[in-house]
Amino acid sequence: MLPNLPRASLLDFCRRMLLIRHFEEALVDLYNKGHFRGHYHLYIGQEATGVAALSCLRADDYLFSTHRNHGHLLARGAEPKRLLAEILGRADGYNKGKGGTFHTAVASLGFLHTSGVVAGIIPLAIGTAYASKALKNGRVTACLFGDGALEEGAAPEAFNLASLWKLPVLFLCENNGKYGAGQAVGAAQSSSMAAHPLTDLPQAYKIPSQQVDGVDAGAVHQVILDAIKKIRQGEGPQFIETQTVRWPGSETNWPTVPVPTDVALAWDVNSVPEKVREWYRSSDPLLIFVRELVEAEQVTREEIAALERKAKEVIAEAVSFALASPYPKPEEALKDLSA
Ligand SMILES: Cc1ncc(C[n+]2csc(CCOP(=O)(O)OP(=O)(O)O)c2C)c(N)n1
Ligand SMILES: [Mg+2]
Repeated sequence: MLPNLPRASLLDFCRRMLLIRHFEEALVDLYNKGHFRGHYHLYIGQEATGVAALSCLRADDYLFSTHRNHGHLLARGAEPKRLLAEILGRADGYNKGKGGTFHTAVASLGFLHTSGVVAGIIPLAIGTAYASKALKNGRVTACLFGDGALEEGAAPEAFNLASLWKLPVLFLCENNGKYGAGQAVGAAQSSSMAAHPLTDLPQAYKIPSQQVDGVDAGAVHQVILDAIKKIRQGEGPQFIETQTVRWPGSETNWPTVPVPTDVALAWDVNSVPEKVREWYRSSDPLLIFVRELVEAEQVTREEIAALERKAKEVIAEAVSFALASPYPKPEEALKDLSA
């Protein structure tokens, strides 16, 4: 369903989801052409969660994210060109090319840290939440992580303190292990967790917890809005598990784009290779959102196509900017470090 928001906000959701999708697809091309090295992870398939959830935060809130952070940063308003330069290890990147895909931090957006260390951010997030509570500044900390993070000891240790001290923190667990469209929310089982449902774990620490369909922007928006309201009222931490079906391009060890996204696929997926067609037909959050917008007569197909052309232009400019940006000088290596 569509979020209960004015048309301009819905179009803004659409714009952000399109930016994320085309940014990530462009990144695969850059990797395949040898413009950066090392592992990387894409946010495709989870756009509705990131965009809807982060829209509920205030500009002065704190955020922490994981190895799958590009979509979160873009949803929060990061500039595609500076994010891309960072991933390519260039001097004009947000962290002068020293953070890379796994560790881009954008403090001006409240993103104090993103980390490739699974669950590494969870104890840090309760640190800012503790500070906010002590300072009484009303800020919420949003801690975004995957289902796999729950298997690390850092997660339950942080849940315990967050609950005991009623810290203003949102634990948003993106479970991308759901294996079939149409499967009920709640049926998704993480391949790395014995606990099932995953919400059993935070609930053991008396943290109110809910599951929601992460492909459904309207449902995510409603649940996160409610959770943040409770946190700001001083009720302590809240845990939300969003469930998405893993994008087929992320099934392989290295991301691959099975078919370049074109919003026209929202109405006809016949050009998609049969092997992956079902995902684009029924589990792609972007195509679902676009279809809902048109069905609700909020926008025409032509307007959506124009939004997509604009997103592609922005990404093409970002690619040119990032490729033209120099690598950091060797003497930069030991600057901006703390030990
Ligand atoms: C502490 C730690 N252990 C293992 C890894 C290797 N690793 C990278 S991604 C990943 C899976 C994480 O799963 P999840 O949190 O569900 O995120 P997803 O990739 O599914 O979005 C693992 C085990 C790591 N980066 N850090
Ligand atoms: Mg996962």
